[in-house]
Amino acid sequence: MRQAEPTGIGRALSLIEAGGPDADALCMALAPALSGAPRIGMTGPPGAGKSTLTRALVERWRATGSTVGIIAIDPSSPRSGGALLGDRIRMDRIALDEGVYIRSMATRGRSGGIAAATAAACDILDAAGFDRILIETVGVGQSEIDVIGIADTTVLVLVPESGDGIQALKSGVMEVADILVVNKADRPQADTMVRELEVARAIGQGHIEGSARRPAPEGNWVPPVLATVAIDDVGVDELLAAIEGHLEFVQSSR
Ligand SMILES: Nc1nc2c(ncn2[C@@H]2O[C@H](COP(=O)(O)OP(=O)(O)OP(=O)(O)O)[C@@H](O)[C@H]2O)c(=O)[nH]1
Ligand SMILES: [Mg+2]
Repeated sequence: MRQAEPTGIGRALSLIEAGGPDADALCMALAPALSGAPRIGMTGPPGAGKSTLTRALVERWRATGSTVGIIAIDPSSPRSGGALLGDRIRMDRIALDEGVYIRSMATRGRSGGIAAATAAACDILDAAGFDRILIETVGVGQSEIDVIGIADTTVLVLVPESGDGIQALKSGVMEVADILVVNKADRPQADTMVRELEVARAIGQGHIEGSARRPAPEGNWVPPVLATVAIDDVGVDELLAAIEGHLEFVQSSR
């Protein structure tokens, strides 16, 4: 598996998906093979553009020679085959690249929880030698927060027209996000949403007292709010820079 042989990786991931003693044994066996490849979580409501952004990011990583392993997880609802197929089709350009591995995972019944299964799946991709590991998960609820807890860097993808910003704020997923993205910025109200998120972020971090803004305490990460148009590749360079910047921040504060 260490030579990133796709069928071997697939078998290992199926074992994790199934759970049980074999999965646990595999996890133990993997530990010495881990190199600590960065794990990036992409979460947000259905259809926000997570897969389109993922593809755009992967193309950039590949252009600089980095290999990428991707796990797509839907902890909150059973996914239709159609949705999975949609993911595959949108990712088709990168799916043919042997430096990229994509796998959708159902982790519902797995003992030890979704987060544990996701962590184990990431371990497999790490042991298989991928340079970057990306986890796509659908939703803005507690199970996303659990999944995202295993990522080094979490990107929350929202869209202007939905009320998901409010829901994200309520569920607390916004507080665990390291980078906030307003995708579909080609649509009306994107600027308003960016400003709302900036205010919500400031409130969440306790930087607003009355109307006076205080600067973030030194040494803390202030989640940037970025606008992207994933289908037109707009804002993706900035998103990549923010991700790599956060990964460096995490490394330096370890
Ligand atoms: N107008 C517009 N459409 C976009 C943009 N980004 C993605 N889309 C479209 O939005 C739809 C959903 O995109 P996906 O990338 O599949 O979204 P997702 O968040 O991965 O969706 P799920 O995995 O099903 O939750 C597709 O039809 C995309 O072409 C954008 O920036 N602007
Ligand atoms: Mg998707």
